[in-house]
Amino acid sequence: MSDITMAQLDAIKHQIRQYNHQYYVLDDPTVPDVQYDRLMQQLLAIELAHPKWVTADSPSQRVGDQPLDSFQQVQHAVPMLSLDNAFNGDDLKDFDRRVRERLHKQLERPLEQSISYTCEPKLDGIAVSLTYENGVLITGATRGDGSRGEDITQNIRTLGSVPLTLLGAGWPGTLEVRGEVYMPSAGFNALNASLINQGLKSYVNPRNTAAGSLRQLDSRITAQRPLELCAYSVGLVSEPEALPSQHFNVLLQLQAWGFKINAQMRRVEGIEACLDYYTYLNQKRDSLAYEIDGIVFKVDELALQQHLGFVARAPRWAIAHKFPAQEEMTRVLAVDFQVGRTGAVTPVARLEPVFVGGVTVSNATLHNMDEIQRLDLHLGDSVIIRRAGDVIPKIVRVALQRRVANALPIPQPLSCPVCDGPVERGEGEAALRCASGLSCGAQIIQAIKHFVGRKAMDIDGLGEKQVQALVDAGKISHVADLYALNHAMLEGMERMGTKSVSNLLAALEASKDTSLAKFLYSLGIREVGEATARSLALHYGGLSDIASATLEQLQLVDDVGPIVAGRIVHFFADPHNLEVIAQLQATGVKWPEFDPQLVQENTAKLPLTAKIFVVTGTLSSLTRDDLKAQLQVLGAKVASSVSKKTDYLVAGEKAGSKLSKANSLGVAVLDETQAIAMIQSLAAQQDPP
Ligand code: 5U1
Repeated sequence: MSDITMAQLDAIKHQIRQYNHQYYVLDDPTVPDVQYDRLMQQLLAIELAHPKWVTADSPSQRVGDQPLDSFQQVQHAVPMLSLDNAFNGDDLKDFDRRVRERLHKQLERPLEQSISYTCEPKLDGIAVSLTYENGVLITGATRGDGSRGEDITQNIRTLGSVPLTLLGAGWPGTLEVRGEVYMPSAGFNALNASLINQGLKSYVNPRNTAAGSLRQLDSRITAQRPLELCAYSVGLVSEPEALPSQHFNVLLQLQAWGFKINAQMRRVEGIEACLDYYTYLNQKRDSLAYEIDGIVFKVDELALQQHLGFVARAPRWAIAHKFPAQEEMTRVLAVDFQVGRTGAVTPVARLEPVFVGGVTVSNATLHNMDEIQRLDLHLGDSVIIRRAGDVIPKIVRVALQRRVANALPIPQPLSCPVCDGPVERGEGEAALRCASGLSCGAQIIQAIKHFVGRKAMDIDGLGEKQVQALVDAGKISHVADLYALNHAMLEGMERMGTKSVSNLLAALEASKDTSLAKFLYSLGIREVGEATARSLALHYGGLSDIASATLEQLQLVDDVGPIVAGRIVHFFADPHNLEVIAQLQATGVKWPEFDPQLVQENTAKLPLTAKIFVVTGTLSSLTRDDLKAQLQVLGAKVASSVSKKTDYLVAGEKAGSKLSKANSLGVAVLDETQAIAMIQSLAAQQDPP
């Protein structure tokens, strides 16, 4: 250690800066984490031995510092402007017309000549300003009121995507870079999952979390938050001639100096192309790895920007075209309790309809009584609804200041809202459950609906209304009764003409030939979804072995943990369930039994054996289930959620959080065409002509 030279120390720092840039800015790490960690440890050891050698721009200085008492104020040398908004295409066209008219008047530029625009996603984060002197980061500040912000230098330094020293060469003596600090969705979800795990309150949305994380007086907390910076403009520049003369090229120059810029950024000609870009990105919005609330369009020529100038606090050369809001306020009109297939009694908020995240929302699940308590929800409350991506709408908080006097709390139901039977809450469970089992009407109907579903016994022609009518008329009381239905019992019922009755009876007959996996799934055992049913079938080959398996034996099956094993044992211990299964088999429901050993030997030879796939989003040439089946035929395992173990994510249109997660974990992503091409080529190798 003692014979280390400053030159060697500089070489280590330089190497770490390169690795950081590749990892945080380019999202393209070139060395394994251990190699990076080793180099960082080396740097820390040298700096420990030579405290005087520690410089502010050392990569070691990103871990945070001693907490501050308060933030200092910073005066912005050039005010940080806000943006005017366009809420529809007409607003955007008006903006373009105003730009062209003004340039026509001032410069006699032809009115009809189109404008070049830079299009950038508007990240949902917080604006910051970073000042570099001779290439070294000196100050980081929030926007504040646009003239004065807060000095958050300590915190900003902890972000891996913020260069502490600029890369390359040729930067101006003073360079102020502006951009958005945001929290990517995967980081936000992971942070919330970990808070929930620790029994702590989770955050409402990535934007507020990013803001809160950046305004921590203790920068060591900021250092632990998955924040990123994306640069989008410059402020004070001591030698403007050091920068290109178009905004788009300025951003490319910032990228060369080490900043992350948005990969979706485009330069287009004319306002129609801006509208096309808006449509393109609005469709892509849910599959991005971060939240955006619109598009910023900027006149690309800096000289034209200069001529256009500002009005009030917004530039005349830029506009934000907003997407539909993902959070809106509405009122809770009532809370109803619904009973599901497994007896779970779930509160559902009935809302004054509100347009949010691109759809009209009038209901939101409240999950359970704990959630009602957590929100402190009362009837008639004004609430903030959030619908981001393809996620189910959620009440994120109550606007307490708007609560009317004497607003009533929401009482926990004392009995089942459908059968009036007792409700109970199992140990360690959040849900209330109706204890009446299949003697509760709701549970019978849901159980039958599940049984006839496409992924279960696949019986066409029985919707919820028909099932309800058959149960109400006393013609069926459990799933096995379906196979005793005949023409006489069905004809004359509402929506049951001669043709539909014949079709239904034919569908019932056809459904009798099934597979063990489908049959198991159709029984509706709690926690046994399609994938688990398939694993059980593959492991055991026959129903009697599953029914007699012990808790310990069941846990040897893929995907089966102690909870699922407990549900299976509990299900087969109930004589009523065994009776229904016996009746089903007596009516002719059957499936081929097989030797699991043989299946395993055969699947071990398949080209996708041991590969884990997840399929998400909307596919255009086939259904997700068909694609899954084709993958499984080639030996692949199809899982329902993305994890480190996933080998491929097949992402169709509007792929949402699974795509973000796959991207953040570095899982290979295939689009529909690539997946089909892969299947076809592997299938062709399987069966040589
Ligand atoms: N992408 C982007 N976001 N954003 C926000 N560009 C951009 N420009 C802004 C703001 C407030 O202001 C300009 C006036 C530089």
